[in-house]
Amino acid sequence: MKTVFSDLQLSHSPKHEISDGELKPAVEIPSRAEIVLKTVQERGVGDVVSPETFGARPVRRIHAPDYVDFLESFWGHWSGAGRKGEAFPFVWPIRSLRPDPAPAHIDGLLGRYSMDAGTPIGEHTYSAATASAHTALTAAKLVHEGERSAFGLCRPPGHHAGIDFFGGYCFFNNAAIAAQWLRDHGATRVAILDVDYHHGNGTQAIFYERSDILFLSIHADPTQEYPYFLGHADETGEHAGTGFTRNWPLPIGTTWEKYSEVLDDASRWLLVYRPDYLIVSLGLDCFEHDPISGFRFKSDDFFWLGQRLSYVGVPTVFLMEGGYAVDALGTNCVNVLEGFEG
Ligand code: SP5
Ligand code: ZN
Repeated sequence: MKTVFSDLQLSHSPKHEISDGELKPAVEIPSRAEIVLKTVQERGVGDVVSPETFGARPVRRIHAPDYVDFLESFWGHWSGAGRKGEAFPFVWPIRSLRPDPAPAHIDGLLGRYSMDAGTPIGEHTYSAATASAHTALTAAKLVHEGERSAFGLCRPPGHHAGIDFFGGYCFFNNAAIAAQWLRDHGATRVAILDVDYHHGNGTQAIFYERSDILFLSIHADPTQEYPYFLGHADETGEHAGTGFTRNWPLPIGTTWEKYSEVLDDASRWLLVYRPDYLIVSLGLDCFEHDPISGFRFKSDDFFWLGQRLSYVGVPTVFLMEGGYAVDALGTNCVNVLEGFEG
């Protein structure tokens, strides 16, 4: 299986995040990608290739023009305002407040286009997020050209990012961008299976009213875990998309034994849907030692996860999402890829 990766993705290097009432060291850091890349090479998964250029179009097929413009121009405004460190939002247009007209002030804009205070923007965030999206697109293109599978070593991740907001360490929704590109290049149906520990709220919202992209997510129950405000079992799609979103929220402490029963259920939905392509939003944060997560996968369980995904029998694009136990991240990720390849 080929891996797609660009060094540009390392340039986004957040220092802190706001959580637990503290300014804590960031967990979504460049070494995550470096250790996965190293393990891919050491274990001989396959060639590592650079992303192709796709221009600005595919990102803008998913994200709102004003949001992309905001991210692209943000650092100029921020540093022009004399701000030195990375940028955190601190006010949001919830409920009775108006997102539009968008504010002119940089602090207002930060809140207008974000969902949390855990996702700082730095000088190179836009170029890293763009490179990450192009990594996803290249992996999709490889599978479109006939490969059985490909691995987009995406970083920053994507599944929390919505049409016009960043959050959850995500800026551009790599899986959504890849799915739309496949639809625009001949696919009739694309399925996204999100196995990150956290619910993929951005991906779900983007495709919630569409039947041509099936969204399935297995994740920690949002009553107990981030992102808290989406991912319940009663969210199944709306309008034309009714029945084309499925969520399996699971309790904190879930082991592979329980999870795999639910995965079999999700797999049956995939078999019924018969997608042309499967995109796996591959979070590795179900790992028992993940520093911010509460499931109990052991490293070997990721191999069984990959094996079960191969049984679906559909050309598959793996796109990395979360996973923060850096020392084990390469092992856990490559276990999925090797489990898939058999
Ligand atoms: C892509 C992805 O996995 N994003 C996850 C974003 C989660 N951000 C919220 C982190 C809150 C951390 N609280 C940890 C408490 C552990 N003691
Ligand atoms: Zn996650």
